[in-house]
Amino acid sequence: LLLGSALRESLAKGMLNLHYQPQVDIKTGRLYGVEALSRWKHPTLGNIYPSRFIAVAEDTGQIETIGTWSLEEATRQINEWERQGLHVPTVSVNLSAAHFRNRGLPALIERILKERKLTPERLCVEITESVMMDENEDTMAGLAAIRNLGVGLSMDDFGTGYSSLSRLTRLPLTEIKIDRSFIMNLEHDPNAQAVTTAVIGIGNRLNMTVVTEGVETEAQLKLLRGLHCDVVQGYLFARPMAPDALLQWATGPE
Ligand code: G
Ligand code: G
Ligand code: MN
Ligand code: NA
Repeated sequence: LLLGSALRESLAKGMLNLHYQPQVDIKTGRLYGVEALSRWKHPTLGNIYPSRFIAVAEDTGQIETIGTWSLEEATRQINEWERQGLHVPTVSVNLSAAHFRNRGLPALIERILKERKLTPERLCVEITESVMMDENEDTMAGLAAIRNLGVGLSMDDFGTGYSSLSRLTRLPLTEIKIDRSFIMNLEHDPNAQAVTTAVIGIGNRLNMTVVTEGVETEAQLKLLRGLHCDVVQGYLFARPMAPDALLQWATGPE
């Protein structure tokens, strides 16, 4: 409860910020996009991790405020980078299941894109499997409406939750992100390799972009290239970074 009111105050004062982790096109090695991740540094409580404050936000009715702020901030930043000479093709924003139950979400996204003068493919929305679980009609209609705007829809952490392959085909997804627990074990665990291979195959056949997260080693990258994964994200390339650091990373010498 204490953390809930501290969060409310920080949100009102604009004290959260977004860090961005690059996603790399495995074939060309070029920047495919970035994932936006919320960061909260409280003046006295210090850094509070999203695993903690996202749960607090959900419990205290603030998750939609965070989602809306993330969408506005990430799209502001993509324009700012453009102004600085860096073209970031697309930015992915994480949204919680609760936000998808709000019927106003597609209109909100449409308004933000218009305000920022961005074409829809510059934005991707990441959903977790808990959204999929939610066979709520409003959620399903909302996902279709968001997809109809032309915005990307990504299934995050795929393979960890209550995945259902039939639901996967019923959702208007453009992208699957294979959870990093599979990538972590890729080199030494034949089961992790089998699942990764199968999911990449399904994604490719369903015309979805397959992103693997948590790529930390050259050996993993090499395996993923052999498996025809499209996009890679992980510490091998870069950690989530402040906007200026990302600009340096993407445009700096090399
Ligand atoms: O860097 P990392 O610790 O940022 O992220 C931890 C988890 O928090 C991830 O699962 C990520 O999806 C989630 N997360 C980070 N930022 C946001 C956000 O703005 N909204 C939601 N819903 N989840 C977020
Ligand atoms: O659940 P979601 O995928 O949205 O969250 C991404 C999380 O994964 C963030 O907490 C981010 O900091 C973390 N992350 C990104 N790349 C790596 C990596 O290569 N290794 C590990 N261990 N974590 C990573
Ligand atoms: Mn994510
Ligand atoms: Na993930």
